[in-house]
Amino acid sequence: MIPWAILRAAAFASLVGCGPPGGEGTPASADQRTLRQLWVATDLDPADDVVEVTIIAEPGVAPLDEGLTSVLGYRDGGDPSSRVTVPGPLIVAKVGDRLRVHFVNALPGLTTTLHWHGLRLPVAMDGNPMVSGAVPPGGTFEYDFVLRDAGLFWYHPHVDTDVQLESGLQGVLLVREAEPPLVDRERIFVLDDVSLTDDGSVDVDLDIADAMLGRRGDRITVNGGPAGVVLANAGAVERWRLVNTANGRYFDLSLDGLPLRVIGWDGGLLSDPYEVDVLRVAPGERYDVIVKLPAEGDSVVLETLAVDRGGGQWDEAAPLVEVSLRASATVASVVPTTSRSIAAMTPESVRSFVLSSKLDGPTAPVFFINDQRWPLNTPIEVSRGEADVWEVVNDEDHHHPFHIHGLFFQVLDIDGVAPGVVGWKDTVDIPPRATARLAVPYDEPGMWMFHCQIPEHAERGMMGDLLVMP
Ligand SMILES: [Cu+2]
Repeated sequence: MIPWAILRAAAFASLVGCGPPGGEGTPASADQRTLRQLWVATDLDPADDVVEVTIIAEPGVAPLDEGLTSVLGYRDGGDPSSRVTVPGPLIVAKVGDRLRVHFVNALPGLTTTLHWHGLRLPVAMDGNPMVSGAVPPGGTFEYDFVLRDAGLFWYHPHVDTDVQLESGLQGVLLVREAEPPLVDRERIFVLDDVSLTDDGSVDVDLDIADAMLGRRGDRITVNGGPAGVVLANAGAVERWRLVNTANGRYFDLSLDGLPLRVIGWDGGLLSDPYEVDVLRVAPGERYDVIVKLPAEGDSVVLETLAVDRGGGQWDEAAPLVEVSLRASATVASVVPTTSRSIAAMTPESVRSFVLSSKLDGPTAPVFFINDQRWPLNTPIEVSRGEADVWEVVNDEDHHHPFHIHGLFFQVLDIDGVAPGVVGWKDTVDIPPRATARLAVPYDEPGMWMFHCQIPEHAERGMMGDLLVMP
């Protein structure tokens, strides 16, 4: 990891004389210590309520660290000057829009799909290869659906997900509310990690620790690059959207001890905001946070604290983003009120799930849900419009982030502790030996997957199928 003093020194060097006058952007310098910005996908349809993009999956190079790294990634096919980026193009839309994605698989020799993590959509659009087939090399697929929910979502393959995701195939979809809260600025931070091989490509080798805990990179990336600096107005109120796209790494976020006001989860705004000093973000999870930056001082630092992963394994502490403060007379200083009415669910029937693993040979763990290993599992049959409590038991000494496709659930409690607010999630961290109780409403009909969001676990068996009957 970058020693913080060096990062800070480089940050100051990059800021001398290069701040955009009165602008809201990050420093205009090409200095590598400026936090990377996301490429925004080109909207090809002029209609106000249609977003039409072309996403091409192909090999490329991306500046994940100091140099260029060979990756598999996504490119904005709507702009001839685009190149592969990691994360891929940021798709921006608003709730109710129709999203059309012309997808091109230009990955040599690899089948793939686009899975829209968290979205409620028709099952044929979910990127489940067992439902709609995998897109062959040279093939195309038309994803076309209405964006029913506001929030931050992300897309990635659902074929050999552990390797394809780690190789760089991931992107972000921001669906805005019809009337978003007023803030000085919104930012998206995509949190990931990567290890590089000697020849400058992404290391996707799997050792026993990777198999047990998900591939963990030895360097953290934010928006596809190293820790870096953003400029902000002192005293400003900002809205930060956070997503963890790592295979295995957990983040415990801290902003110099300032309160992080959580206003939304995976599935949009909460019934009530709440404040934390440290925000845990498990793989696949998204959090929507309001921060009120100090009115005085040079900077504040968003960092991740060390996380105990169980089994003697730790994700190490590291700086992520330095927010460099400058005086401004025009900031909004009032934290907006954000809440929405969400009826708390109280289903009566309970379904039980147990997450477990065992060693299949000395270095090859395999993973189970209710002693069944995907794809040799029996689908669960339920009816649309009904709901159950899912009691999910983590029968292991390490974490599992649990994800259900095509719907949002409410977290009732984890080991008896209720979250205290009502909100919608599609991914929930289940700590070692803990039991999560989730209220799960069955929404779109079709065959949906549910699985651990650590793809090394899912691809080795910790995945199931949920058949929602019309
Ligand atoms: Cu897992």
